[in-house]
Amino acid sequence: KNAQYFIDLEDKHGAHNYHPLPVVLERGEGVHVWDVEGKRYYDFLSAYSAVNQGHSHPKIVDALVKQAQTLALTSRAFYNSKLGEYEKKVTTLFGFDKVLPMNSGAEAVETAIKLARKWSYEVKGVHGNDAKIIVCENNFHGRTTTIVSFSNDPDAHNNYGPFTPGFVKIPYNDLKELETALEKDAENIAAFLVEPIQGEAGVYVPDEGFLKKASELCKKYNVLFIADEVQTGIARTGRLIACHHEDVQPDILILGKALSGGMYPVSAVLANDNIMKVIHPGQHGSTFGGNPLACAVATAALDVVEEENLSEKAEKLGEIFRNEIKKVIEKSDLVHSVRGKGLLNAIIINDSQHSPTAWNLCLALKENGLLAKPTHGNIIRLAPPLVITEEQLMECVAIIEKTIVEFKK
Ligand code: IF1
Repeated sequence: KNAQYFIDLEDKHGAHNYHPLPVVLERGEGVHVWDVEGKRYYDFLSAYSAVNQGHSHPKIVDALVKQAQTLALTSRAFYNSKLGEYEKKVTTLFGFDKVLPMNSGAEAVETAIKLARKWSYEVKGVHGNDAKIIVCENNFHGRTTTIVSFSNDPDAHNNYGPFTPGFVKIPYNDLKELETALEKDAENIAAFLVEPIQGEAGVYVPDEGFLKKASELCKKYNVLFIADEVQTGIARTGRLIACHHEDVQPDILILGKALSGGMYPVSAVLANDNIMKVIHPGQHGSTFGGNPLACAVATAALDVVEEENLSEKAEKLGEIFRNEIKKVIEKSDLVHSVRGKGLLNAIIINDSQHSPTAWNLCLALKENGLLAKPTHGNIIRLAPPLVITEEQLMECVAIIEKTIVEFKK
C-alpha cells in the first residue's frame, strides 16, 4: 500500500476540511516522523506545537499505557485517584489557585469566556447580558460557533452565523486602541482575550512591553486579562508560558496542545479562587475533562518539560536558529525575513500572499527531509519539537539552506 492509496481513501471518505501536504505518516520518534514508504523527516510543525516533548516520548507513552490498563474514564460524577495530584501539579507549576480541566483548546477557550462572563456579572457587577470581551484582529482561538463569531478570517467565519454577540475587536499589538476600548465601556467589559504571539496570523510577535502594559491596563479597568497560550505555552517560546517573557501573570490562563505532549487531548483553564469560585456544581463540565488517562498523561508531559529543561532549550536554540536563518536569507531573495520567539518561528516568503511559492517550497523541503506547512499563503511556520539537539537543528538549517538556494519558482 503506497502513499496514494491512503491519500485516495481520505479524499473519498473524509470531509475535505484540510488540504494536507502529500505525505502519509505512520511512525514518529522524538524529532522525526516516517512516512509509509519508510522515508524519515524532521517534523517542523510538531502538530501545531502539540508535540513539544517529541513524538512518542517514552515517559509519556509509559504513563498512557499504564493508566489505560488501570482506569481510563470515570466521568466527574465520581472522584478519581489521578485528578487531584495532577491539579496540584499544574496549579503549582503555573501559579494559580485552581484549574478547570477540559480536552480541546477550543473547549478551554469557551470555558474561559464563560468564566469571564460569569465573573463579570457576579463579582464585577455587569448588568443583564451586557458583558463584553475585547479580542484582537486576526486572532485564532479555535473552531466553535462562539469562537468563530469573533474571527475575521473569512474561511473560519463566513456562513457560520448567526454569530454570538458580546465581542469587541481591536487591532493586535495596539495599546492605544485597547485603552480606548476599555475607557469607552469600562463597566461592561469582562475581559481582554489575547494570544501572546499570534500563531495562525503568521507568528506575529507583539512589541516588547505590549503584554505587560495590556495586563496593567486591564487591572486599571477591573477587566480580566486572558492569555490563550494553547500554542505558545509549555516551553514553546523559551518560557513555560510566553507571558513570562514580560513577567505577566494572566488572570485566566488557557493551555492545551503540548500540555499532554500531543499524546491525548488535554486542555486546562487556570485562575485564582476569586474568579474560579463563580462556577458551582452543574454549571460547567465535560464527560472527558479531568479523566484519569488525561491526568496521567499531562502529569508525565509536564515532568518531561521540567526534567529536560525544554524552556531553556527553546530559548537558546531559538536564538541560534534565527541567527542561522538570517545568514541564509542574505544568500537568497526568496525569503524576506524570519521572526519568532524560542522555537516558534516563521519565515516570510518574498511573494504575494496568494502565490503558490510557500507551498512549493514546503514540497521541496519535504523532498529534502523536513516537514513544514505554510500559514496565510506566504508564511512558513518552523516549529520543531523542543527535544531537538543543537546538532540536529544545524542539520535542519542546512536542509533549509539547500532547499532555498536550489529553489526555482
Ligand atoms: C486547526 C493554526 C496552529 C490555537 C490557539 C486555541 C486553539 C488553537 C492559540 C484551538 C488551535 C490550531 C488548530 C488547527 C490549526 C491550528 C493552528 F494554524 F490555526 F494557527 F496551532 F498553528 N488557541 N490551533 O492555536 O485548539 O481546539 O484545535 O485543540 O486546523 O484548527 P484546538
